[in-house]
Amino acid sequence: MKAGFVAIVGRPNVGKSTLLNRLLGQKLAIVSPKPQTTRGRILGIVNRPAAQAAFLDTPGLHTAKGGLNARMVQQALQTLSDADVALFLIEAGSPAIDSATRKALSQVTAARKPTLLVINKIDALPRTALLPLIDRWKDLHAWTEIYPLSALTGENVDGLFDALLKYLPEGEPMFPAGQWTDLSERDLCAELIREQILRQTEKEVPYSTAVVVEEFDESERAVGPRGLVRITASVLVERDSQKAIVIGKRGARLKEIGTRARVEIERLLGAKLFLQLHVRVEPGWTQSAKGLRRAGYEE
Ligand SMILES: Nc1nc2c(ncn2[C@@H]2O[C@H](COP(=O)(O)OP(=O)(O)OP(=O)(O)O)[C@@H](O)[C@H]2O)c(=O)[nH]1
Ligand SMILES: [Mg+2]
Repeated sequence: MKAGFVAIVGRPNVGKSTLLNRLLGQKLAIVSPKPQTTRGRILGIVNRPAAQAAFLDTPGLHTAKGGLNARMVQQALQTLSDADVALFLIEAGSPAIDSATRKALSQVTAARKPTLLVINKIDALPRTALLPLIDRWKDLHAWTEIYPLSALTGENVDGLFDALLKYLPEGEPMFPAGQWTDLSERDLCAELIREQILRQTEKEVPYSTAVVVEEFDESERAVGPRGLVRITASVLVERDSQKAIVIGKRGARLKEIGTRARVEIERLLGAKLFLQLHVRVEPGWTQSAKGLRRAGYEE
C-alpha cells in the first residue's frame, strides 16, 4: 500500500486547481481565468486499489507585498514543505522564463522534494512546439519526470497518477475511504459564491472580495424529495465603489452572481438552496490581520 501527500504548485493561472478537480473526477477547487483564484491549501483525496494520494492544491507562487497575498504564498510554500512529492505546473506556450518563474523554481529546489515537471494546457499548443519547450525546461531542475498533459481535456492525466505513485511512501491510508476533502460544506459554498464574483467582475474587484457564510441552516435538508438548505452570506469588499460594482444596476449583478452560484451549490449539496447575499464594506481587509480574520482567513 502506498499513501502520501502530493503538493500541486506553480505560478498563478497555470491550471493547478483544474488539475486537482480532474484528478478527483469532481469539482472541489474553484477555477477562473484570472490569476490568484486559489487563496488557501485545498485537500483532495484520491483512492486507488493499492494507493491513497492526498493532493494539495495551493495558491500560485507570486511576488507578494504583505497582507492577503503574502499569506497565500506562505501557505503554498508551507504546503510544499509538508508534502512527500511535488508537481510543479507550468503552462505550455508561456513565453520566456521570467524572474518570477525563476523564483518559484528556486523555492521548489529549496524544498528538496521529488518533483515532477507537469506541462499543462498542451491542448492549446501545436504538437511541434512541445519538444522545444521540454528542452528549455529540462535542465532547470533535477526533475524526477517531465509530464505533458491537459487538465482541461484530461489527456494524459491518468498517466500522471501512475507516474507519481512510485514516489509515494509505503504506508496505510491516512484518510477513511469515504473522505474526499477536509473543507466543510460551508467553506465550499463560500468558495462557489466567490468563484462567480471572480468571473463576473473585473480589475481589482475580485482581489478585494471575500465571502463569509453567516448562516447555514440545514433544518429542512431532510424534508421532501430534495430537501432545502438556507444560506445567508456576506460579500466583503474594501470600498464603497466596489460595493456598487458587485451590486450592479438595480441589483442585477448580485442577482446574477447568486443565480449562478445557486446552481453550483445545489449540485454540491444535492438539495434545493435558498440563498441570501449581502454586500458589506470592510475597509482595507486584505491588508490587516484583523481584516483577514473577519474575511475568514484565520492564521
Ligand atoms: N486550454 C487549457 N486551459 C486550461 C487548462 N487547465 C486550466 N486551464 C484554464 O486556465 C485558467 C486557470 O485555471 P486554474 O485551474 O484556475 O489555474 P490555477 O493554477 O489554479 O490558478 P490560481 O489559483 O490563480 O493560482 C482557467 O481559465 C482554466 O480553464 C488546460 O489544460 N488547457
Ligand atoms: Mg487555483
